[in-house]
This record gives sequence, C-alpha cells and structure tokens, in this order.
Amino acid sequence: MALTTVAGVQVEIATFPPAATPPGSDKTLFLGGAGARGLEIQGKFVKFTTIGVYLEDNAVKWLAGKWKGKSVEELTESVEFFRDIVTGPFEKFTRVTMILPLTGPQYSEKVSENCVAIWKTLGIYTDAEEKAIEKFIEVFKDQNFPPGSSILFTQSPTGSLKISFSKDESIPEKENVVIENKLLSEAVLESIIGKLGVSPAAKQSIASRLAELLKETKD
Ligand code: HCC
Repeated sequence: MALTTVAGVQVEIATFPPAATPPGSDKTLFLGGAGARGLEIQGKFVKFTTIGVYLEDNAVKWLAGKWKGKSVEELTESVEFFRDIVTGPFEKFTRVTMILPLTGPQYSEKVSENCVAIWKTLGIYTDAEEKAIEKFIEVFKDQNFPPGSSILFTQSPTGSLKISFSKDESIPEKENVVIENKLLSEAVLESIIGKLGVSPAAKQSIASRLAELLKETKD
C-alpha cells in the first residue's frame, strides 16, 4: 500500500509515526500531518501541545476529485479543503501529546469553548450537542496530563467519537469512552484544523503532505 510509505513527523518532544491503528479500530491510518498548538502569552508564543492527524487511506482518493493539482498554498488557505477532511467519509485519528502539563478540565474547557463557537457560527447547536459536551467535560474531569502524555480521539465516519488516554506515545487497543454525536466528533477536529483551528502548524503540515499524495493518485 503506497500510503504507508509516508514519513513520520517529529514535533518538539513528540514523534508521530507514519502509520497508526487507533484505539477501538482495526484499521491502519496514515499520518496526514502534525504540528504544535501554542498560545500567545505576554507576547511570547508558548507551545502547549503537539497534534498529529491520521487519515484512513481512502481519504486521498476521495479528496483527489476536488483537490488534486492544487498548490500547498491553495490547500493551506482553503477552509473548504479542511472542512472536507473533517466531514469526509473516512476514519480519522487525532493524537494530542502534551509539551507542558495540563489538567483534564483545562483541556476540555478550551476544546468545548471552541466546539460551541463553531456550532453557533454554523447555526447547529442543539440539546443533543449540549449533552454531548457535558459528557465530554465529565470524561476529562479527573484526568491529568503531564508532559509526554497523550489524548487520543478516534473519529468514525458514522459519527462516534472514541476518547482514550495514554501516559506516553503508545496507543491503547481499546478506548476509554465513546460519545455518539457526529457533530461533536467533527467539531473536535474542526477546532484543530478548521477555519479558526488552534493549530495552523498542523494545517500547514497536512496541506503540504496531502498536496504530494494527491499528485500520486491515478484518475
Ligand atoms: C482545541 C483546543 C485546544 C486544544 C486542542 C483542541 C489544545 C489545548 C491546549 O487540541 C491548551 C493550552 C493551554 C490551556 C489549555 C489548553 O491542544 O490552558 O479545540
């Protein structure tokens, strides 16, 4: 399989191997791209987490119809390209590895805020999503993430979000919890690589790697 020949990526202290099998999945996904997520604190860019996004192999063929032949710049700047990655009919796997320590509530609050903001912009915030967010916050309540530990999200095309935790970069076989809410599953990834995504570095990495992979697809 051609896709498993993609390279891994090193981001600060974290290594993202070229391929990975997400918790609760029997598929091997390829590394779409990876980058850091930072915050501007008193005029300094402080990197808190590193984020790698893995995609099921069929994503490349599915994306090729619309995006093959586009330049890295065109893909990087395209809201629709990342929207297609977030909503496309293939499995996604996101690994967030800490550079700095974060508590569960610190992390889940930031993600929840971003997800709710996305839904309000799209005009799709309903009771079901509010309940899903409550469950999301509950899952992180007693967690703690020291540097090097990871939060793992398996996003299935049917709309389930599997959440897992790892003390290091290893990937457990089974997830800790499943939240059945398609919009939440999508919003978690959208909040990272979408229009206002928290990791422009991950977006850049995905755009440049996908531009290359798309070139290799046959019509
Ligand atoms: C999101 C939002 C944030 C992150 C994410 C997805 C993230 C969090 C970093 O993966 C962070 C940094 C400082 C804090 C709290 C969280 O990586 O105080 O939608």
